[in-house]
Amino acid sequence: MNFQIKSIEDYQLAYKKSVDEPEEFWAEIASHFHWRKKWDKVLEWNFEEPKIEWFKGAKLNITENCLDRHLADKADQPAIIWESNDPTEHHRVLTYKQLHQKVSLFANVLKNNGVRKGDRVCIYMPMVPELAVAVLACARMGAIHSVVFGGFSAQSIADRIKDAQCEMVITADGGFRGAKDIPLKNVIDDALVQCPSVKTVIVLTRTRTPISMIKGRDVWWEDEIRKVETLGLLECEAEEMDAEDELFILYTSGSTGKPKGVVHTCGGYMVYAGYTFQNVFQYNPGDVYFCTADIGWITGHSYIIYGPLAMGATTLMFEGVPTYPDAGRFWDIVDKYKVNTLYTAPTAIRSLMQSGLDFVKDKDLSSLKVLGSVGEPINEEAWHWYDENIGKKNCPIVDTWWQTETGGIMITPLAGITKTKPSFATLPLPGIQPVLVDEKGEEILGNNVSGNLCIKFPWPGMIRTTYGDHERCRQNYFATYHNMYFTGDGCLRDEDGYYRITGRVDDVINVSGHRIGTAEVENAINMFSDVIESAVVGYPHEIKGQGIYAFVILNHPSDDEELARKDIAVTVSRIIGPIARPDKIQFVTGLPKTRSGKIMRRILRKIAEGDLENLGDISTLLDPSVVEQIKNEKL
Ligand code: 6R9
Repeated sequence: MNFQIKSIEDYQLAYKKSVDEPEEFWAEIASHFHWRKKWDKVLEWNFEEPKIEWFKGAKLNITENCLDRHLADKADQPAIIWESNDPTEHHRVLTYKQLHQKVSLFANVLKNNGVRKGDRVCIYMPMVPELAVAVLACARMGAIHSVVFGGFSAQSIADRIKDAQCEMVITADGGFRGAKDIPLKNVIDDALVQCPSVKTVIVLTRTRTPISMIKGRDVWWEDEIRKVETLGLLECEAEEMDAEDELFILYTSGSTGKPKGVVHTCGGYMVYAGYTFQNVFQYNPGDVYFCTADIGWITGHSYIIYGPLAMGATTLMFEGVPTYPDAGRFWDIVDKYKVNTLYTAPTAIRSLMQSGLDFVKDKDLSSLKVLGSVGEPINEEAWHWYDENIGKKNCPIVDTWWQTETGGIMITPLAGITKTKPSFATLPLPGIQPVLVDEKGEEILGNNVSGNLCIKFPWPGMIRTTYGDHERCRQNYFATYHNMYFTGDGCLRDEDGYYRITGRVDDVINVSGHRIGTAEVENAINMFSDVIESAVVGYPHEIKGQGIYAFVILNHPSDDEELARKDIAVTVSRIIGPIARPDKIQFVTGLPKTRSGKIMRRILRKIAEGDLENLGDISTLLDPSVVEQIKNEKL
């Protein structure tokens, strides 16, 4: 690829060009992709509405870029290598040719089941190659996919299906994750009680656990494939999409109650995912690239599927978890497939670090060239452990900062090019103009400063809207600071101009790299019959990065507090999913509130962090005495 940055000088030149002449800069990069018709205008934007349009008037299909265009020279190269949860189950390889065939067939299955361009399809599947096939098949025939992570509850899925008015669900009978079988179809059945918009459910066979199959609604993946094969529908011409047609919706948590459907569109997202993948990881043809994320999150969308495939890479997909059957599983996989790039999350690194070096010592990790980190701030200890024991001090670590809303990586070192510094995401990619702002919204200039992180110019991968509610998108991201996209993160810029992300400044907790809104957890806790009120904050957690700490007022304080805690945890699991279960629940008789009735989370956060001496001014509280009680009974 000739947009590959090869040196720090290249980077500086590209960066300068991207700021001075952004349209020319991105047009050049976009010209390396396949378009049915080129754009009339590279960029049209204002952050007021917001309106963001990239490559306006262009026509394309992202799957022609991810599949068809590689058939000439990479037909027999592995596109996806799949490793099962069970180390004794045979792995699978799909070459570009095979993946192209499978995606075409399944796109025909979708059409045969009444899905049309623009329809929304919910995907709730285990990490098997068919998940990637389902995603790409939607993109090929113009349906908008909404992938929901397997750890969400029936209620969460129902909320997402209703919000997007999905017509179809693609799922599996079940999924394997570590020692557990996840009853995916059962969860879907529970969700669909509330979702009249869903006409069809396609069910893949994976665990073959007994499930219900409802006549007229549920069909088996395998039967549907046979049907289109019998009809001879093997090829599927890719649908011609406008650059700004919606490609997918992905729900994520913010500071307000319910999750938002972040919308990405075809053209800009493709260019950004491909460009960033190639440059950040410095991918070389033939390399084996392993991203350990789940496709249910943005990292899986951009850096397991779209980015790597757009660049003709070999992407390794793993069904299981890092600790099954033991804490050496990642290293076994690196050894087995001679992985060159490993992209994982700090929470996984910390958990494997705790398991000790016995699980690393006999593994051949010499194939590794580049290591990546994503999802949350990486602490120095984890960074050094990763560097020394996995990279053997020979692999650059790219600490990549970005978000669901940004579509792709934003601030990061370029592997082997940018000098790294533990716990710093270092420098913005070309095209990205970060600014730090103070409370008043004034830009903070110079180095050795910190503030709230905003971006002041559009980039092709950025969020276009929140599904069905554009005003919400404006409110959330473009209203806090004038003419800027607000990330919700705090950040410092050091003396070298390097950026270090310090964590969320809004009411979002980052638990094991998963974004969870405190308001969402509070709503779920408040649904428990005996709860009067609750307040949820994050606190530092050794493995998860942040844990969930809930302060709860019960109507009838229970004799058996342990049981009450478990009941509340089960309630939260039911309402949101196991990923949102509070780590600590403290029963209190009152919450610190201002005279206007606002909960003072700042105080609760300090208490949860164990910083009892620095609670600040509590004299403005309605009843300062509650603070004493909460402090004394802290867990
Ligand atoms: C890609 C992804 C986004 C939030 C983001 C920030 C945190 C992600 C980070 C990081 C420090 C990094 N975050 N990467 N913090 N250093 N390298 O994770 O998207 O799930 O939307 O989360 O994660 O707080 O705002 P998403």
